[in-house]
Parts: sequence; structure tokens; C-alpha cells
Amino acid sequence: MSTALPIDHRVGYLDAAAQARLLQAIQAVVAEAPLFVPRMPRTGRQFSVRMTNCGPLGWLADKQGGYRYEPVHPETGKPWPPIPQMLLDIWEDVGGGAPPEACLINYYGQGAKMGLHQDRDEEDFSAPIVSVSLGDTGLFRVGGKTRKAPTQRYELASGDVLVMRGESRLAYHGIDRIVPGSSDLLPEGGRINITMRRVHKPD
Ligand code: MD5
Ligand code: FE
Repeated sequence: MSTALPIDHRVGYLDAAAQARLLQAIQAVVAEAPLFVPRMPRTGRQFSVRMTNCGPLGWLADKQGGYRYEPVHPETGKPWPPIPQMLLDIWEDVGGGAPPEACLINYYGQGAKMGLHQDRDEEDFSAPIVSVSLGDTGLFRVGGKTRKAPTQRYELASGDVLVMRGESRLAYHGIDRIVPGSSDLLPEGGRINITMRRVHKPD
């Protein structure tokens, strides 16, 4: 019997007031580091998700350079803003260990999705990935360590936190779609997902 790798899904981790405070902090990051549209390496095809980052390193993707971490925004050339304290507190509360080096902010508008993939652009897979969802519910699919392993669906609602560590750190996963109108946190609708990561091994 094989089933999808279990993940640590903390439903309702942030209450409504905490979600609103986190949204404000994210809006301040986006004001300094505007959302950009990443592109697939080689094909140059655009992601349907828009992204930005905070923290010492940010994840990005473009046609020429591939998937990678960089210390500056690809369009402004400025360093990424610092990670909001609220997010660092969540990382610590869930037992993240050495502080996150990268914090990726994904914005899913209506119709945006993310295909099944593994997160392997980091050198340190022993550290967890901690993800926080805000806004409309995302239909999340998680499988196993191969692309063909069976998958399981989770509904990621506003205020939910996921902690991926151990085996699930390298599980295939993706967002099939968002559920329009499932939250009124974001006036314009859509979904924000925030992921905090270690990139390098701590000294
Ligand atoms: C999202 N983001 O909802 C997701 C949340 C990404 C991405 O996938 O790469 O930006 S992170 C979900 C995740 C990461 C690593 C492992 C697992 C899930 N997992 O094993 O389930 O925008
Ligand atoms: Fe991912």
C-alpha cells in the first residue's frame, strides 16, 4: 500500500486579526519589492503565479538563468526587504531551527495554478519549509518522492500553516486551482502563499 506522504497541516493557525496584520506586512514588502512574473528556464513560458521575496535571498526563475536564489530583485536591483517579524515568530514556533534565509511570496489571481514539482533549489533539505496561506482557498496536491506516486488533496485556507520536514520536504506538490470567493481577506480576491526556507546549511 502506498499513500501520499503526510504533511503537517495546521488548520486555522492564524486567526482573522493575525491574518489582517500579516497581510499588512506583506503589502509593505510588495510596495518595496513589486510582484514580478517568473519565466520557465529554456522555454521562457510565463508562470501564472506572480512572485516577490523578502529576506537575505529570494527565489526567481527566468529564461536564461534558470531557477535560483538571488540577493536582489530582478527588476529593481535592490536587496529584498527583511522578513516581517510575524513570519520569523511562526518559523520559530513551529520549530524551524536556524532562521530562514529566503521567504517567497506567491500571488495567485483567478485561474493561476502551479504544476506538480519538487523544491530542490536549496542546498539544505534537512531544514523544514514553512508555508502560510492568506486569502482564497488553494486546492493543494501532494504526492511522494517520485512524480508518479499517488497524490492526496488538501484545502489550504486563509490562516493555515504547512510544515514540510523529513520525507515530505521532497514530496511532489502543486496547486491545482484556487477557489474564487472563498475568503474576503483580499479585496481584489486571489490567494497569497508565503514560504520560508533555508537555502544554505547553517555554519
Ligand atoms: C504554494 N508553493 O501554495 C506552495 C506552498 C512553491 C510552492 O510550492 O514552491 O513556491 S509550499 C508547498 C510545499 C513545499 C515543499 C514541500 C511540500 C509542499 N510538500 O511536500 O508538500 O504556493
Ligand atoms: Fe513548491
